[in-house]
Amino acid sequence: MSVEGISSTWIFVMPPVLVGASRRVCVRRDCRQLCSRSQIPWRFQIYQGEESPSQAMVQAAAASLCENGLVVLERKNFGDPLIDSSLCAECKSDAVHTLDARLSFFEKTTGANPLCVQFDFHNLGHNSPRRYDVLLDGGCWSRLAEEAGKWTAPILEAADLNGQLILHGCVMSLQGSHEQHVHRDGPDSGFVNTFIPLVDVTSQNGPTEFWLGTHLQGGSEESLSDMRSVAPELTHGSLVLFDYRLLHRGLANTSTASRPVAYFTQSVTPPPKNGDGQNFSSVKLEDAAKLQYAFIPGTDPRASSSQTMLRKQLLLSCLQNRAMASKEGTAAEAASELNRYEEEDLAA
Ligand SMILES: O=C(O)CCC(=O)C(=O)O
Repeated sequence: MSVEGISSTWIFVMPPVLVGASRRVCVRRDCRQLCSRSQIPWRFQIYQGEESPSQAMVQAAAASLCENGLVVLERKNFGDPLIDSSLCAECKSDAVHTLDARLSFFEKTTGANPLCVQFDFHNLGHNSPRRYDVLLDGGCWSRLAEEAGKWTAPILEAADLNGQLILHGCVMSLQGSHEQHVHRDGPDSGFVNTFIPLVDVTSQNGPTEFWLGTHLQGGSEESLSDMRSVAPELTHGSLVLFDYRLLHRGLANTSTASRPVAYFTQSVTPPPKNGDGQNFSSVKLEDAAKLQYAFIPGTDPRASSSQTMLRKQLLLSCLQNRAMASKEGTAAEAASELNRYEEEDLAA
């Protein structure tokens, strides 16, 4: 497996004079015929002052979305955001406060420490350790989607993928979060995610790693050893578009701060219910009256077996603490409670 950051071979910088040079190169239906180059740029740098993508960049980025399954749009100077810093900061603050409120609600309602248990509610998911998926809406999220759309809509249009916006939210990777298991967000074509980091993404706080071209292949992470992966460090406010089928994972956050990444999901044929129809449960957080919706990982493709072990240890220590705090319980009772969760998990 190779992980590459910025490599000049893969960066496409469009000089302002080369606008409108190329023909439409890639549409979803006949992607294989039109995108014949084996290695095409996926990273696009935009000069300061340019406020919309050039025609040539749109075509090249659409080709990359089709062939690589990935497009990164960023300003040429590292540190300059493509989307305004103050809008990123407003969304970050909303995500932090909303997550805080939902986790407190979860803890109060279930008595379980939300760091210790995995759960999956309609608007809040905890599928891999210390990484939370929060669905969000309201003023700043609509404005963020609108700003991002100025750059992404022409590219999605050219790739025949400009679907309806079906989800907006934020993945909050807390300090100490582990790397995720390699996964696809779904099996079907026609879905595209746009990620917008709300803070700078570095090798410390955990970029997302992508395996180029894997959206066009079946198979799983076992077959990845010879495949090229990229894990770009990014300035906040940059844009990352990727095909839902592309294999990827969030890397560990070893920094001392959380790493929020906003996301928007678009679908050419929106599913009838539950967001994207696959990643979000219909159970509302308000209904989390008991621990019945909190369970130990093991079935989720985002959690590896070592993460499952870790989560069991964390859950056990939470249960022991709770047993000790109540002064009635014992470590043995905590262990038997853990066994019960495991049995329920296996039975599910
Ligand atoms: O945190 C990341 O970088 C990726 C998150 C992700 O892929 C997921 O939760 O499905």
